[in-house]
Amino acid sequence: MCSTDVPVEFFINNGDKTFTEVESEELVSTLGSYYGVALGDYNGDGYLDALVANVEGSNALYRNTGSGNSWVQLKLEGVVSNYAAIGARVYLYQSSGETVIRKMRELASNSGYSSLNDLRVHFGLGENTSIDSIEIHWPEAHVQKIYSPTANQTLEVAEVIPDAYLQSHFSISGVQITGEEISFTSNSKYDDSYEVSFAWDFNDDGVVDSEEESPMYVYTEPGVFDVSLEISNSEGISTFSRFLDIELSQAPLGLGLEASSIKVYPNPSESRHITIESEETIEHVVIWGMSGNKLFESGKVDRKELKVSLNYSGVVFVETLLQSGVKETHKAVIGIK
Ligand SMILES: [Ca+2]
Ligand SMILES: [Ca+2]
Repeated sequence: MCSTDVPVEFFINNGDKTFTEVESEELVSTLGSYYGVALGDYNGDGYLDALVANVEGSNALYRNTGSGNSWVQLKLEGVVSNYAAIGARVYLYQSSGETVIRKMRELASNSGYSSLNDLRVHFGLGENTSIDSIEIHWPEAHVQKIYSPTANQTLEVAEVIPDAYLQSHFSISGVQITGEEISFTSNSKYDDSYEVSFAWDFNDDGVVDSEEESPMYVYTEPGVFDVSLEISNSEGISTFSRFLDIELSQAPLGLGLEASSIKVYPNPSESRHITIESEETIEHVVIWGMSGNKLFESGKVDRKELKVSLNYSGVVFVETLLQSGVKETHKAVIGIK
C-alpha cells in the first residue's frame, strides 16, 4: 500500500499462493496518499481492523465487521525473552479430514513503512473452530505448546522459564568513586525450582567477594574493574561481566581544597542546580566532571553569586577565579535524587 491520490489496493489471500484483489469495498475507493497501514483488532471482537496512514489527509480507521468466521489471538509476554516477545514465531495446527494445516505468524516490531501492527498474534480460522495445537517459538529459542485451545478467544501466554535455565545479568548504581558504597543488583533470570548460587568478583582477581544476590561493595582504590557475576545451579553456569570505572573521591593533585571565601551549595544537591557564592566578586567559573571533562564555563561573571544548572549527575569540581586573583576548587555532588 503506497500511492499518491490513488485508491488503496487491497488483496485477499486465497490460501493457495494466489491473491484476489478487492475492488468494491469502501477501503479501496477512497483517494489519498497512503504510506502505511497497521492491522490490529482495536475493538477486541476478534476481527482485524485496519488503520491507514494518509500523508496528505486524515488517517482512516476501517472496522472489520466480520464474517462469522472463527479466530484466535495470542497476547505473548516474554520472561526470559524480551517482554513484548518481538521475534517470536507462532505456529497453529488444525486438522481438516486427513490434512493437517499449519499457519505461521511472526511477531515483529515493524510490519511495513511507518506502521506497527497489533502486537497480539492473530489467526483467522475460517469455519473450522477446532485447533489441534499452538506452538510458540520464543525468541530465546525454546518452544512452548498449547494443546486444543478453544477458538474465538484471546489467549494470554507468559513465557515459561525453561527447565534449569540460567542467564546472568546485573546493574550498578551509586556514585562510582572510592570510599562510597556501590550497589550491585542482580537481574538474572533463572528457573527457581533449582537452587541457584551467586558469585561476585568485583575486581577480577578470581576471588569471590560476595555470594549475596544483590550486594554492596566499597572500592578503596581507583581503577577500571571488570566486575563479574557468575550464577550456577546443578545443571550449569552463566556469567555476565561489565567494566566499572572507579575514580578517586578527592580532587586531582594540585587543586587546593582549603575552602575560604567561596561557598558552593547545596552540597550534595538533590537537583542539578548549585549556587557559587563569594564575599568577593567572582571573575570566572569552570565546572569539571569526574573524568576531567568540562561541564560548564562562565563568561565574565563580575558579581558575588552565580547559579548554575547542569545536565549531569555525580561528582563535580567547581573552579572559581576571584577578582583578587585567588583561584579555588570545590568538590560538589549534584543530581543525587
Ligand atoms: Ca476488530
Ligand atoms: Ca575478587
